[in-house]
Amino acid sequence: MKKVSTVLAAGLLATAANAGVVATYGFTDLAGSYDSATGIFRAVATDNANYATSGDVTKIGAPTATAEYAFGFTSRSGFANAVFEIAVTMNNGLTAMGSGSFTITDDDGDTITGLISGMWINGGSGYVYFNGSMSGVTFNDNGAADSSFDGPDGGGFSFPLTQLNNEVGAIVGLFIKPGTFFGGSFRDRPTQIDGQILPTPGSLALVGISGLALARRRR
Ligand SMILES: [Ca+2]
Ligand SMILES: [Ca+2]
Repeated sequence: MKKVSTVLAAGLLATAANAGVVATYGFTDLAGSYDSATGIFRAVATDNANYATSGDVTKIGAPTATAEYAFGFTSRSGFANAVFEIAVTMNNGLTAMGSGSFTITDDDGDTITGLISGMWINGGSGYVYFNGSMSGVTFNDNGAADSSFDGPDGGGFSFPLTQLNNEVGAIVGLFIKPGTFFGGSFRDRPTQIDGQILPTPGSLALVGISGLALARRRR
């Protein structure tokens, strides 16, 4: 009985999470760098001789709309950017803790910002993974008030952007850097980062608590 109700609780949580995704983003070929003096890893959009960043920010739900960030967008837009800054702490060679923030900027300077908290994982062979959560994810209508998140290469959305106010979510990242796990400073590592933004924790937490309470009662 315990097993059944635990599965049920997990199912309730998964259903709530699926139904609730507000927006997603993904960027490949960010320029990843690490400063061993400050302990900060940064992944920033780039257009350099060897690679250039592309990606998108998508509003989920009818109608789905995508802000396009095509190859080389940083050279075409005065504002568009994607910046992730994550500190590397408690590095034991296999894992490290990571906390920081991110800013994704649209074609006219509006931003989606949030905090990041998670864990770095040494995957061997130089593979470095980051798994984390986001909090405080918010749309900031900078400059002229246009209430619209605009892709530098077209597309965008003006869905109630007030929905992006102190949201939460999940974030993953990957880059490959042969050698010791954050053993010294490095730069120019092609990095990819993806995130899924969920609605404010209130409704999710309520479902989670009721699911867990159900599981506890049936024990
Ligand atoms: Ca604006
Ligand atoms: Ca805008």
